[in-house]
Amino acid sequence: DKKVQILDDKGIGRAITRIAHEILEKNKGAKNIVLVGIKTRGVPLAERLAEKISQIEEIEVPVGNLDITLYRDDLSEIDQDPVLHGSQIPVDVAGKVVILVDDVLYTGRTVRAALDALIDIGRPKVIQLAVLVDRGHRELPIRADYVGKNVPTSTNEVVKVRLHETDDENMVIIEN
Ligand code: 3GP
Ligand code: 5GP
Ligand code: MG
Repeated sequence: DKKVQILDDKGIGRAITRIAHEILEKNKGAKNIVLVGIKTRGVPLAERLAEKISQIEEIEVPVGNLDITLYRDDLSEIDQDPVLHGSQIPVDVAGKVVILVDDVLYTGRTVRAALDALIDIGRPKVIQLAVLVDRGHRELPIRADYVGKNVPTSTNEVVKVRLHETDDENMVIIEN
């Protein structure tokens, strides 16, 4: 198996810092922002972004999470149905700028399920999307507002995201 590192610890840190600044610029500050990480690894990324934003603006940004898993149905090789298992969102999202955070954006099906969930929970003013890696291959008209790194991949490659909160190291690699 070929492994190629595309981000190291410093690279992930720089991406988080840049995205935090982009979020503040696009939204003219951090007021009304709620970050929502998609489990598993979207959650520590959302927490890192909140931490960075609070360092820059001296404002606390609430962080919630959505638990969405993809199930491949047994009848089809292609179809993956995202299922929402739960959500923990510490504030009312009505009228807020909700920023979804995930580690990797691929087909867009998980994000679609997350959008449904958020709109059900309570009508945010705006929903934006931040991802550490966009690996392409979208199957829905979904794009990220903030991208750590665009990584063109083939479908048989896998992007491995390792974060110290979950994996004791910080790096992103492509595996064949
Ligand atoms: P994570 O968000 O905790 O990283 O989709 C569920 C998990 O499967 C994700 O967990 C992700 O890391 C992992 N995963 C790794 N490669 C792939 C892939 O190519 N497709 C999908 N759907 N999931 C992948
Ligand atoms: P989707 O295909 O819905 O965009 O992605 C499905 C879920 O799997 C998302 O949570 C996404 O972060 C994750 N995912 C998709 N492809 C990869 C990948 O190559 N590597 C990792 N680590 N996660 C992936
Ligand atoms: Mg993910």
